[in-house]
Amino acid sequence: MEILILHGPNLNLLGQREPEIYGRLTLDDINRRLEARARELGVGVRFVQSNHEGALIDALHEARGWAAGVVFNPGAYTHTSVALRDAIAAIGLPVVEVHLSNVHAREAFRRQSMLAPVCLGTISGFGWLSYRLALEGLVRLNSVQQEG
Ligand code: CA2
Repeated sequence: MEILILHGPNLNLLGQREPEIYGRLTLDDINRRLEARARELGVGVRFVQSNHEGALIDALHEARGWAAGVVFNPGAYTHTSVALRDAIAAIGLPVVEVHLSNVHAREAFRRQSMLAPVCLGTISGFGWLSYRLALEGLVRLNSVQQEG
């Protein structure tokens, strides 16, 4: 089983600014922790980060060929992107929308997600653990489905 961990715009800046909102870990720190957790769970993970909507759409399309699911932090595209919503709906893979911050405790525009209705679920507000919880959820769901 392999999972795509997909990071959207500006997340390459993690650890450098706004640590009070997004924490002190860099994107590499988060990826290393997820890699370690994935090894414990016996699954593979691949990482993609892009600041470009089209590249994120391409990564979702390509995941159809190899991934069992996607952990996706779409960044600010969460609140705006019909194109990403259509891509998630089109690929037919379970996608978990994740956010480091609690988007419901911030500006009003962050409370609306264009993507949540086509995702399996959403995890928001647990810092880097949002990603880990999503990974664990996808793995657990997969093993429950295999048990029947
Ligand atoms: O809380 C999250 O994970 C967000 O997806 C982060 C997005 C924001 O637009 C969403 O509403 C919630 C922003 C990512 C920006 O990342 C930065 C990292 C370091 C410094 C500045 C921005």
